[in-house]
Amino acid sequence: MRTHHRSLPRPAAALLGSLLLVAAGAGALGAVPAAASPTASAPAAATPLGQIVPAPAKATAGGSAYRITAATRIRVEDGSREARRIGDYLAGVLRPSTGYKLPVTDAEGRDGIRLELHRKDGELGAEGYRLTSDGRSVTVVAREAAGLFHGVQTLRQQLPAKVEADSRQAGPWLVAGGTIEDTPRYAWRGAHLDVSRHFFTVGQVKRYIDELALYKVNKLHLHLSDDQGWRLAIDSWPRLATYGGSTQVGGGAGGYYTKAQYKEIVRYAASRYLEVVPEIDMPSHTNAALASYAELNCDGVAPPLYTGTEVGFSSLCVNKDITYKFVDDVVREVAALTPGRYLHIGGDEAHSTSHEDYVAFMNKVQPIVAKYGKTVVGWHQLTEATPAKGALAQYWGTEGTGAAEKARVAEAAKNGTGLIISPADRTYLDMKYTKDTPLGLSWAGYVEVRRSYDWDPGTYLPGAPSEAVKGVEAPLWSETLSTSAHLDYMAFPRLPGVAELGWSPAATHDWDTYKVRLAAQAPRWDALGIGYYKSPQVPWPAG
Ligand code: TNX
Repeated sequence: MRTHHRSLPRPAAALLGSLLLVAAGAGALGAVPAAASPTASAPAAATPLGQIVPAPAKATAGGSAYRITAATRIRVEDGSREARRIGDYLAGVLRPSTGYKLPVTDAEGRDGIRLELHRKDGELGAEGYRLTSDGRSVTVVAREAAGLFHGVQTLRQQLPAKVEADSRQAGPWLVAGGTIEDTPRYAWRGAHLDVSRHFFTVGQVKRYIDELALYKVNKLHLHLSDDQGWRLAIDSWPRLATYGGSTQVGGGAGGYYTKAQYKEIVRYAASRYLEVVPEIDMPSHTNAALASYAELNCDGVAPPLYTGTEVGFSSLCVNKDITYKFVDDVVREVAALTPGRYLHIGGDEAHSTSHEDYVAFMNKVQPIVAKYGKTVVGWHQLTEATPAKGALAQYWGTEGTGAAEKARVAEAAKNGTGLIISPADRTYLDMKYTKDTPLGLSWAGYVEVRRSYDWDPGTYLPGAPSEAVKGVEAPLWSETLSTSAHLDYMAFPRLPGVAELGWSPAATHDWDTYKVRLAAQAPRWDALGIGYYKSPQVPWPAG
């Protein structure tokens, strides 16, 4: 968990300023009595219950705050391995900043931080939790481990931002009293990362995973192949990675994940309750593969590697048998490495493939995905072909997308194709915020913070039934992004807004209250070393 704290410099002075404010509200540093009654001075300092991102479904404030002290224990009474692991994770967050031992124990007790799995609590579903805080304990209950983990993220955000620091800070460590009952609006709350245009190391991907986990994102869509680089080792076609992965946009060295490294990403994501959705983009966006194997080209000639940023010029050879042998081998190996349900086959911007060829190709490839036990996800152009039963289409249009294209996707949704909503002019984290943003693209327009938050995925696509909407996703394309600082600057503060659209009930949607909750996250980003865009639309705390 703490790995990413070291990757970026920490603006300590700014952080200290905001901390002193918080501490002043609590009376004096450390002056709140350690034992029973923090009520007199404490509530002023505790983050009001539910003032977090994403907004919880329900928060009922009241009663005494809970205070973490040197005597606090983290109780995982059911003794399950998952609860214990989540307890260890929480201790890993809390120990450096509080300086407390915070032993994780399965000894029974009514006090402390209690993490409980109630397997029969149907109301909480697959990812929900209930957090109850009072003078004696803060208890998180969930039916599944994922819910317990999300509840722990809520607990983190209820504590002062300096809890994220990796060195000892002054308390008090208060959690406001009351109860939060929280379940997500959507099962698909995704973030996408393009590791092809620029390669990102395992460590950089883990850092992003940690940032996503804080906002209850549960899918990591990895864009593993494109014209500029093939990023995953495939044993049956080894040159894909060793040659096709050897460069990136701008001509740098590129890179690829060995199978062991990819598995490590999958494992790390799973430990944060994110499911990896691997994407192998086809039939276009394939120059790296075409350059690696001449026989995949219709004319049998391998093109050179590509390090520019054009799209839509490459295509697998739709009429060659070897193309489907290639797809079968790649899908088999990727599926075998991936415990998650989904495999994304891209399908976007096939500008150099004829419509007939595109349809034939997509209809031939989808059964291969099914054969290896995975569910197809494709960019929404998949609906130009015949989406397989159970397939999901990822809509990435904009306000300017033509009515016929929107209607085609809506029609597919009526016929059972699930939708992931990723409008480029709302959720694309690689779009510039304004004309002055030093990074990013602007083909879908500028996307300021309010624009990325202030819309409703449930009603976004006219004519699509709301039950077809499985959730939202925020793509982060990397033509212009090559460092973790770049990713952070484009994702923050927009990513938490898209995460909230995925998690929070539509009834909580309100820009004016959201922007205040969002602003309150900034000291946390400072403490985590996350550099963000200081949008003038958001009332950031002074200092
Ligand atoms: C469109 S979104 C693309 C990508 C680019 C992106 C840049 C999509 C399915 N295709 O190839 O990287 O725009 O914003």
